[in-house]
Amino acid sequence: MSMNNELRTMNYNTRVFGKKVYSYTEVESTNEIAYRLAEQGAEEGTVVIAIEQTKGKGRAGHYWFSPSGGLWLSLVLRPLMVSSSISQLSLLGALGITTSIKRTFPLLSSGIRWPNDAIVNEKKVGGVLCRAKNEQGKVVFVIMGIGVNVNIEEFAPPLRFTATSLQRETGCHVPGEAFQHCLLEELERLYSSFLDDSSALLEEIRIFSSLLGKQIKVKIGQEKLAGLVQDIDEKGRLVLRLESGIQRRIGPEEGCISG
Ligand code: BT5
Repeated sequence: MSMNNELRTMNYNTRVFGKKVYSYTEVESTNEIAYRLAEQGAEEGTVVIAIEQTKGKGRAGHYWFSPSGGLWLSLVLRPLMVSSSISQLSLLGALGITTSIKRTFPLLSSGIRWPNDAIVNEKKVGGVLCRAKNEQGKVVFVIMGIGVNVNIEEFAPPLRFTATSLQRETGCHVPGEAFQHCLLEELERLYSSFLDDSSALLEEIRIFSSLLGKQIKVKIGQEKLAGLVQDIDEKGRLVLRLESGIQRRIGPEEGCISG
């Protein structure tokens, strides 16, 4: 169910991102609405935003807690590229959240946790869910769903131990609309840089990546691996040196960090 759909044209300091914004009070998931709009021809940069989501989605069927106070939006992208090149987009989204936090709160310790998390002080403050429609190996469109815990005061267990919000970390109410503007500007900047030369984007991802040089555990389906993170490669894969000395490259859609 979606309520109070309002189409607005906005004056962001961006070229195309957020020029058209579909704004809702309550929806199941902004990603679903953006997907339908993209199928009907919505142009690149169209944004769907909601105050609250009743069925917010994470990757692989995970839930996404989306009460009012957070920033829940989906962006329609139409990159001219082959399907195999889009794996970096989740990292790009996580980087956009992180650089927006840095711009707004330079003293907060924020970073990216591969493959799609933005973190502050080791806790998850935002996440990204990308869904692409492909035809004959080419991308028709990508929906980039972004969730940021802006003004959320409390998380019930188990999220209490793993999640945080900007309000909790700064101790004050964060102006949501200003943060949203900043996020769209950052996402557009990073997306243009990605389309021009993806190696420049990769450098920025490396700078903010909280996992480089750390010992981690990764779950890939039933398989569990442990090793040292050596790099994030040009396809957005985590380069892990296993305890056996063998190197493994893990794609963003393949694995998740388990400890
Ligand atoms: C994500 O999945 O991190 C993707 C989140 C994308 C949310 C946006 S909101 C706008 C758009 N519309 C949608 O329906 N989705 C997108 P994943 O990496 O699978 O992480 C999900 C896991 O994070 C859950 O299993 C919980 O453990 C945890 N989690 C759920 N809600 C959270 C929250 N608000 N903050 C921090 N962690 C959360």
